[in-house]
Amino acid sequence: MKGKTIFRILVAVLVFSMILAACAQKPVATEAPVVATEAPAATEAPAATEAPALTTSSGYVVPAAACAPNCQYSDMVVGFIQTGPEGAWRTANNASFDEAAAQLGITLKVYDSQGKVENQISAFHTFNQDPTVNVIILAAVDTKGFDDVLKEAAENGKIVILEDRSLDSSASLYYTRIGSDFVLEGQKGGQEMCKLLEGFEKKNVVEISGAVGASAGIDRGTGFRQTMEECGITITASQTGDWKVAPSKAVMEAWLKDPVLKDIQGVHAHNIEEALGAIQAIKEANLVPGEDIMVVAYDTTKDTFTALIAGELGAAIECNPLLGPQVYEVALKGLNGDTSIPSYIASQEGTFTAAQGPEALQAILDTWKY
Ligand code: GYE
Repeated sequence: MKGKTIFRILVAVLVFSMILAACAQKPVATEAPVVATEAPAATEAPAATEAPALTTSSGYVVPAAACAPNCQYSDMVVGFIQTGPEGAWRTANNASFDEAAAQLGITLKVYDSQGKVENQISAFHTFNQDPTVNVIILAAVDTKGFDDVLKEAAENGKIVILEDRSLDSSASLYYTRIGSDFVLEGQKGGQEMCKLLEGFEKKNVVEISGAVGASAGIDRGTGFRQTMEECGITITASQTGDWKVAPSKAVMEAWLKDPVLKDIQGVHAHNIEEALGAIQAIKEANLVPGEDIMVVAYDTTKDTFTALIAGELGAAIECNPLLGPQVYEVALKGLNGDTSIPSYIASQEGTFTAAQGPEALQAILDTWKY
């Protein structure tokens, strides 16, 4: 028995050793070794991507108003840079903006430039620095000189709208322009002068132009020259009447006394006040306006209809001054980031003539707003 016991112990030891040897060779499925690698660099959290700039079709970047996209008229604070007193059209234009601002609850700060472009540029700079102003409206006395203040307005988050007058500046520097197509107005004026001079042997026309530098006068003169040639009109003289009655009367008086220039069949006046000045001079020279000399003008104020009814004015091309509501409506769209607004929105306008007759013209005058 003893021998058998010893054998069994030896076998057990042998088997155990064999097991130990086997275990020492077989890799143990351990977790993959964690290789101490550097923690990935903490990449910066992606910056909150800034909203893409809102840009109109003309390349104008619409400023992000604090109240957008739910701005109301009550959020609007307008810096309005006006030309200064010029006549009935400008008075009606001012009233339109004043009345609409009051009705809509808009805060309106009006600056009267007294007809000086340097005053307008200074006022523009002041409004650019005014933290309360979010909309700037400009009726420019000149087409040039505004690029720097337009760029400054963009830097200061002000929306800029041109009302009435245009600028030579790039359309990428302002939200839009709302006003008359003055070239088209001039083309209509030339066509009406052709009708009035039909049958006249000679067609010498003198031109009393608007204030120097103003887009309204520059473009009306361009348009008139484009259509006057259809009927053989010749412009024999041109001089500014500064939009006003007295200087225009003086200009016409001088022409009527000139031995050569006094051979006049037509007057092309760039606004109604200039036409009224010319009509006064014609009458004081014992000539008959509407018979000896035909007069064409722009602006359809109450004085215009009075002159048409009297037959002293032959034709008046409408130029709408009542732009306040439309400008404010577009400005609110701009505050709310609307990029669909075109760079120019033309006023819709007609033509009135003495040929319509006193009764028809009086009926229009009876309900005319300005
Ligand atoms: O014809 C004239 C005013 O810009 C359209 O300016 C306006 C012109 C208008 O002084 O009467």
